Amino acid sequence: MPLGLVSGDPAIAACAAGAGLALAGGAFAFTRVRVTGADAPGDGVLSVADLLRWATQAARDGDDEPGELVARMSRPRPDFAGLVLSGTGARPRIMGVCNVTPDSFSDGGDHAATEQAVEFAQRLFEAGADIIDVGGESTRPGADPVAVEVELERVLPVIEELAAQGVPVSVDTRRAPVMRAAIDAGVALINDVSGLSDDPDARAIVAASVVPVVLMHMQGTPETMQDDPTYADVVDDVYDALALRVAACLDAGIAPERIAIDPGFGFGKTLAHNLELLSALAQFHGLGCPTVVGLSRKSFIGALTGEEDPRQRVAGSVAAALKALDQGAQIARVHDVAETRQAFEVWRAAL
Ligand code: 9MG
Repeated sequence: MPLGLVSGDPAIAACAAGAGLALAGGAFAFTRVRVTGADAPGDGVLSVADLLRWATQAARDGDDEPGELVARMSRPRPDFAGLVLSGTGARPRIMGVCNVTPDSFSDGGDHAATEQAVEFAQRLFEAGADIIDVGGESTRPGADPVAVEVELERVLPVIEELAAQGVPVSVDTRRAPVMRAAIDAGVALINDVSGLSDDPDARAIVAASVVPVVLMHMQGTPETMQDDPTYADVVDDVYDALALRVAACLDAGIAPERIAIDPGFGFGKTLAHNLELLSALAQFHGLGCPTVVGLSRKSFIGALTGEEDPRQRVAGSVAAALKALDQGAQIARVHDVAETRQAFEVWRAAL
């Protein structure tokens, strides 16, 4: 777990003096780490110099993992879905949410709904979204699954139209046939809340394409995930589960630079779990992938603020997203694009 995060001149100075390492090749550096586990040295809190000495000694003893973990934590991230995430041109990226479901547009699937969804997505793009996440199945707690044909009818015409207009699109789906059709229609990204685990054909379909994927963590299914979610240690458990999903995707032939991870706020998590994950988010850079977060309008923001209407949770959502940026998260999935873009610009200028 990286500690002592600094940005700007202190980060540059710490790295130059060997007292800091860049976090995911971004604007932050960490000056200490907490190492956990049976082989953690001393009290587990190490300076960067001690961390590197420990990793070097482990490699001499035949264990390359500590050195590889440091490299994954620190190295710049390659461009992802056409978005520059590290170095010159990098900035926090925004994925705008476009749900083509009956509760969002007149009646998902019909012509009017398609037109409304396309216009809505265009507005999000003009407001500063870098990519539009188009979904046809609600994954809210308690939501029932929809038939794959219905999901396809809802999302495909919207994706086709946006892709034809040159708007970068991601598809939010757990289903292999929807992924395949969306890839053929020109999506730039697959966003799967099941981490390519629900549909047995999904990994092969993504592997056979050049399209990158967001692997989100979810405990259970949307129908039941909020019925008493339980972890031994939520941060370590979600981290380990995502590490397994990344390994499964690499085994299936998906190149590492095509994989991003997302801890899945609100997906099988209590309020306490969400807050623990948010404050320990920097740990997830140890997976070596870009980090995506979806905090926008989530019920834990309602629980913290007493705001029952999700549309009135904009300020809480932006505050949560800024907390994620402070730990090097690269992409935020949000509903309120203009407000989030404004906050991100100010945050970035102040770095
Ligand atoms: C589809 N969807 C809903 N919430 C999400 C979240 O938090 N992350 C990602 N990647 N997708 C989400």
